[in-house]
Amino acid sequence: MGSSECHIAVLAFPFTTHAAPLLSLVEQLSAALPSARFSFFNNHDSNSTLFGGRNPAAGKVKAYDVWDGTVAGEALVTHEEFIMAMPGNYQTAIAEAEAEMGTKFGCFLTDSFLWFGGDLAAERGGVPWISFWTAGACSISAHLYTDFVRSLVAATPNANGNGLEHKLKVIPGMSEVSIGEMPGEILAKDLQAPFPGMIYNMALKLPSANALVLNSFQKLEPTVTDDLRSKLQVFNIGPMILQPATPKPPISDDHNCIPWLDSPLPASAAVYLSFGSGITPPPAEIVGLAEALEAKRAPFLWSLKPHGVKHLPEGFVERTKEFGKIVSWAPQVQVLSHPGVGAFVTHCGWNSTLEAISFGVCMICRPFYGDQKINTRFVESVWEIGVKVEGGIFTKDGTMKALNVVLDSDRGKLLKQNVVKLKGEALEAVKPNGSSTKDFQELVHLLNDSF
Ligand code: U2F
Repeated sequence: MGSSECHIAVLAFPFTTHAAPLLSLVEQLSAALPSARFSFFNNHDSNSTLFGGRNPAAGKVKAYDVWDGTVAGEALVTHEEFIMAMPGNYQTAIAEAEAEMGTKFGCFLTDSFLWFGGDLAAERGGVPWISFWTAGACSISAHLYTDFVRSLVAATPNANGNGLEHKLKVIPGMSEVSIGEMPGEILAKDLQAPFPGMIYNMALKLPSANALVLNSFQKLEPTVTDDLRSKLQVFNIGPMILQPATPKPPISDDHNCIPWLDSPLPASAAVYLSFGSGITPPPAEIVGLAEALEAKRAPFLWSLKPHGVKHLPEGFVERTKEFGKIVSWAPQVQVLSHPGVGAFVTHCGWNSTLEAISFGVCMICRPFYGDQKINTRFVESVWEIGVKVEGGIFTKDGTMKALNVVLDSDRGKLLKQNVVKLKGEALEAVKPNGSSTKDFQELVHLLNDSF
């Protein structure tokens, strides 16, 4: 290492499950790089959630709030407001931190959404820029093909005026994926709008990063990852949830989900339902789901926010109380690792997908936005560890069919075998000689050499 101490600026994206895995990565790096100091730039709300009452990495990570784009007194911050305040809000906070430290940052570690990390690194004499993608190799690879996919859409009109059903056979690893399953921003009408604009800038700038860090593992997405590796240096270090070195936040089970799963339940496996940090299915789909659960009479644990609970059919909670439990938040990692859970009804956010794989639970997928459709396609057709709900939305019949396939069919047994095999591969990847452990060590070397 060149200097005695290196200051790393970490730039988080404050919404959904983006900042938490980045902070986990920082904590893991901090343990491996004793002389590194980290400054964590994020908005106030997200910093309060992540750092409240905690002192990550024994004080070697300092949180800085960036302006979140709202005018004083406004409560709600939208993604758009925040994105429109970028990159100036980060630049201001970084300049203040550098003035306070009396030195410039020697490295930038950013959420991949924050496409301007390379510019900040270049302004400081070309220090390293490491980009962290919080989802899978398949979705980031898709983004790097944005211009190509858009040109295909323009060139392949069908009866509907688009070619959304065409499979992307020419993109390595994507032969099962149709154009319509690409992350929505790729197909956005207006690439200048705040969110698609940010994502498009990411696709343009990412290849100039010194490295891309992924929370996945080589054997999960080998072809896609090899293709990515032909474009930039990739460190595939996941599943971080299984990495022994990743600090685990304290478990909070305010609603006694684990004791409920431990208690004697009706014979069949339990169904766990959750749609991540931000999604509540539309009212009609909540009704369809509830009717299917009631008809199936499988034990169920449903993480559903109060504004979703109010759309449940009248009397549903009372009629299902012997075998169902509804909570506003569940300790998902512990729930999925519980042997009583046999199916996971999910939006297919990447963290949920990887957690299901890590604990060998089959999925029933209802994707909403972003990477969720491509993740679903991989779940159903590439890994064959789950099914997409019929028609892509929850109805009573479609949900019943999916539950029957996963819980009570020969196909379900095959899906289970496949997910257990992937779980084994995930566990191999994080062993001392595993691919993810080696990639993490190489990331540490890269950082060490550049200090
Ligand atoms: C966005 O992800 P989300 O936050 O919507 O969903 P996930 O990536 O699946 O992450 C949800 C996390 O919240 C946890 C769960 C996951 O770690 O264990 N959780 C919980 O502990 N208890 C609950 O009751 C409910 C959830 C985006 F929407 C996705 O498309 C992206 O893939 C993702 C990563 O970029 O960010």
